[in-house]
Amino acid sequence: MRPEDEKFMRLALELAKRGEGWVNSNPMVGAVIVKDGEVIGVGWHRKFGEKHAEVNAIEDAKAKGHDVKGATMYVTLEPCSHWGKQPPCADRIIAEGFKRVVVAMKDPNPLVAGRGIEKMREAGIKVEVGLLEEEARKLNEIFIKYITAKMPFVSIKLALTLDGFIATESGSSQWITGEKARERVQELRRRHMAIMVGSGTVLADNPRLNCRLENCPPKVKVILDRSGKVAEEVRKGRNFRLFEDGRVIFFTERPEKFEGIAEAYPITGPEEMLRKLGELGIDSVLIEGGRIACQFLSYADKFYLFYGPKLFGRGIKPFECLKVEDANGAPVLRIESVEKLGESFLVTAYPGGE
Ligand code: AOF
Ligand code: ZN
Repeated sequence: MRPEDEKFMRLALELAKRGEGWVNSNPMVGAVIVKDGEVIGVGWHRKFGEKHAEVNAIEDAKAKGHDVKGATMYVTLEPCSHWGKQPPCADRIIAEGFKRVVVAMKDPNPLVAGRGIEKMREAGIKVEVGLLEEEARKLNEIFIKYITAKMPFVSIKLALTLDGFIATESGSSQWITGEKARERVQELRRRHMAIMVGSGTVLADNPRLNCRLENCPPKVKVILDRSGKVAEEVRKGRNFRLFEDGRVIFFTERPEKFEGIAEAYPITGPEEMLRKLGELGIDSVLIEGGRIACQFLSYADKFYLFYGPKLFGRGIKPFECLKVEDANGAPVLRIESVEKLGESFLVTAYPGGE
């Protein structure tokens, strides 16, 4: 590696992020082409099914009149070696005569898994792997989970009072956190392909469950509605805002009740439902319903806990299903960051700390 390599890889990581929300269930990928110390082309994977980052960068360089022969490419993910919706990037890089390729991480997709790197090396390209790997893995934590486990990446998002309640005893929960925290939730919605809540939330708040940021695609909305109450209300003529855009999926004991209303599947255990979502092509689920969070606790890959500056004293707690007796036997989270957001703060954590 050379001293300037890191700067170009950081640029590639920044570019990759531009695909957030649009590329799922593919990875976010960025590519930078450098010749004689100068950036001559940049690209990123813009949308699922469309051109890969490397090809976009090559086309960008050519459109600006540059010759990529003999150049170096910095790419956040190993160039692919297989035919998917797009042709193999490794072959294109070889054909274009690149001299050196710097890769942040190997592609965990079993169809690639090192073959892209191998192919390029066999063709005589100098390939270096592992620069800013940690950042690259973090950027694509959703993709890594989904491509290897075929199960969606599960994030639990909660809005809590400082004393740990998600609602008062009578069920009132608007608003525990402030404006800045709610904006941050919109960013979380952009990252995840699906948003999941229980029917209680739908009936009480009539949420849109969409992403209101500029540059945000429609979300898949997943509703757990055991007895099919939402379907009954729809038949009575009530309008729900969640039907305004995106795909809507219900899990219910009576899927037939939803005929002509939305897609519906039998409500089962959390693992089976997540597997079903995986089969439906959904790579990530943001669980926003506090009351359904506990049943997905052991499947959570990440926690986003927003704390607002309020105290309830009594009320509904999110993880009561746990029933921990011995403090030493409690699940432990690994806190990644604590951010202040106006009067609220956000704790981001992963399961399984020390
Ligand atoms: C790359 N560059 O920008 C991306 C890659 O169906 P396809 O052809 O789009 O292939 C999707 C797979 O290719 C995906 O699962 C991942 O392994 C890789 N994605 N590879 O070289 C890119 N997005
Ligand atoms: Zn590719």
